[in-house]
Amino acid sequence: MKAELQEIASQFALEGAITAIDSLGEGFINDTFIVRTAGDAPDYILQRKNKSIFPDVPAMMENIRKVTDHIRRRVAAAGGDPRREAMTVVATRDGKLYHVDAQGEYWAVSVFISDTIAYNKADSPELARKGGEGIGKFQAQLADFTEPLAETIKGFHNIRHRFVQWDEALRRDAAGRVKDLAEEIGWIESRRDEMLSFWSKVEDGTIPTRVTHNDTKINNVMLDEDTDHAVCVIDLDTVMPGLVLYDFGDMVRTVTPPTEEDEEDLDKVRMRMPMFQSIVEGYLTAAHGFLTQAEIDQLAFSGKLITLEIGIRFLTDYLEGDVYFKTERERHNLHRARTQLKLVESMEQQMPEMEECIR
Ligand code: GN1
Ligand code: MG
Repeated sequence: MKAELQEIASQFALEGAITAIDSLGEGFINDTFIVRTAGDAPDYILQRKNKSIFPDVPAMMENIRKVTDHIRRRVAAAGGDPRREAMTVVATRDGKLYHVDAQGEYWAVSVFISDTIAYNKADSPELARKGGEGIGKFQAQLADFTEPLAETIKGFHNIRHRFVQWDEALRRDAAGRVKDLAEEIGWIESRRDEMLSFWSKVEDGTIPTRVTHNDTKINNVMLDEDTDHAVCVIDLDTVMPGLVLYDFGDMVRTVTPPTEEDEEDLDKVRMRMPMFQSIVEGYLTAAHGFLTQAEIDQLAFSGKLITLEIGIRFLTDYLEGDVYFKTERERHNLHRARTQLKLVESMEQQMPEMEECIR
């Protein structure tokens, strides 16, 4: 494997000699490695893109190129350092954004931004504020982006579509697990109408579609190692047309609980109001300039929307026999789903305070 990875990495226009390639990261979808190089040259992130999940990797890489070029221009115009504050895609030696290996697997490389750190959960309101700010800044940088982007995963955060997939998974019962899930199924069904009624506001254009990241787990925001300032948002695989609510909501999902997203002790899972407040402050500081009132009105709800959606996705995958998300243990997707549902309940209990905080 090591030699193969070396061979793959050497297809890309890297500076400096490769000294090591190590496995990295927590992703549920791609395989990620860090390529270390000698001397002053940067280190790099090498990823095998999961082509069963991203059916058109070239279109995905083209989206990433357009968006990072735009951000780079915005950072430069604002007097920042584009090498730190924008993700940099590294092309192959023959100028392509990806390399296809002998097995037909797709690989891509980006520059690893030095002296930055990413967390799987936030332990202080200060960190929550930085996370919110990072997402707000990212969206603000893209608020004037006008180029067309491919929809690389169809209906990614379309909750109507997620319910269709859920219904199909229930009907198929591919892994014979429906019988054990009466409680979870009832729980999800009791929220279907509310979710679909929200979706009608997207369909009728009340809530504008913009360019969003769509996977803003806190571990996708790189923070400065010394100051904890949000430097750059990474993992742009899912950048495409979307709602700001998806990015804000995923930040709320991953930052407000004291637990990771597969916590099995559900008593520990809850939405912490001070963390929510800090995300809101950080986010609105960066994003208030372009948001519409219709968007602001849905910010509190968006935490619930995205948490519920991902809960449905984890449970759908559990019903299908764990074919989408990487799992590390028995019933991992079930545990992940239960954590999301518990977190939704906690948000529901505090929704008046969350709404008040936004106001
Ligand atoms: C996946 O692989 P990762 O962690 O970046 C998923 C997200 C989920 C997330 C849940 C393309 O992202 O939508 O929110 O897992 N990405 C895709 O942890 O499905
Ligand atoms: Mg990620």
